[in-house]
Amino acid sequence: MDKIQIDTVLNRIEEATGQHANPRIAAIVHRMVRDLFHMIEDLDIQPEEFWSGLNFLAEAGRSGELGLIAPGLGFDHFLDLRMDEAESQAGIAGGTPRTIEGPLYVAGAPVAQGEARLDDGTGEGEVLVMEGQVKDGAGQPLANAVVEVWHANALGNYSYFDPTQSAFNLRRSIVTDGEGRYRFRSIMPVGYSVPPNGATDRLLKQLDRHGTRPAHIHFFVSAPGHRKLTTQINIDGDPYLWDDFAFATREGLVPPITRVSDAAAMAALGVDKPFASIRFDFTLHADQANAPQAEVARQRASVAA
Ligand code: MBD
Ligand code: FE
Repeated sequence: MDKIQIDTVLNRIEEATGQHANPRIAAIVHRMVRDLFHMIEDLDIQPEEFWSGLNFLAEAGRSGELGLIAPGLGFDHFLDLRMDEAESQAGIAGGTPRTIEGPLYVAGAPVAQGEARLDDGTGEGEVLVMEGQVKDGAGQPLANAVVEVWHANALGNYSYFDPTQSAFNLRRSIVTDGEGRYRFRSIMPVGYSVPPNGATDRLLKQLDRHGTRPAHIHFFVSAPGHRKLTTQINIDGDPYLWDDFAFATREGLVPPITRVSDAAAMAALGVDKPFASIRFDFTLHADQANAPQAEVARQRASVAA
């Protein structure tokens, strides 16, 4: 089509906007429609392709998979890179790297002081002990910081979304002690894969891609007067470590794993096999007025603990 003809119809559609329109929403919708019209023209998208795309998105919405398609297409990671840049512009540097929240957090997990056992004892998996400190930018420990932790089981599944697991299995909020320390015992997670034959899986297959994440553990770390950190650590050695379908692995978030086979240490945990041990400290940035909010409002699952 003639570009002038496309502009004419786009202008007519934008002019239908009323004077009480929400200006931000109007700007976004106009830009999106404009870009999509041009995409349809440039790629010569056929009517059947358009309707099949629309129905695909509708199905992804009905099955709750839009929160998987977004990270799979790199949107969540891109938003992280934009937040990194905004912080850098505001003079914020260093600290523990952020990485994506993902769609599987559930608010309301049980709160523990200092340490917790995350697994309910029924699942398979190597015992994992992870511990460290929450610190400020000057390296000082932050007492009473909150470490919210959640991860998948040895089948790559998350409690709540996997109804076979007990409530809040592998999910806790741990309050740091007077020296900023947190510690938990759990079981080694396995990487999550998108539901077989779901909308995300079918889309990724069309792109000759897989829908698997490397094994990881999610965290929200918060302390009064500090910017909330959303991050993950990855389990070193996972074959998907640098081949994450959600593009979320980052340098600085792959701590070394130590295997502990000391008899006294095993007895203290009541385990009869060597266990995995990870030490990882979190460094938070102080609140800063000229930086965008670190805490992102978003619809999340929530259950009373
Ligand atoms: C996950 O466990 C996850 O962390 C992300 C980002 C997407 C899907 C599943
Ligand atoms: Fe995850």
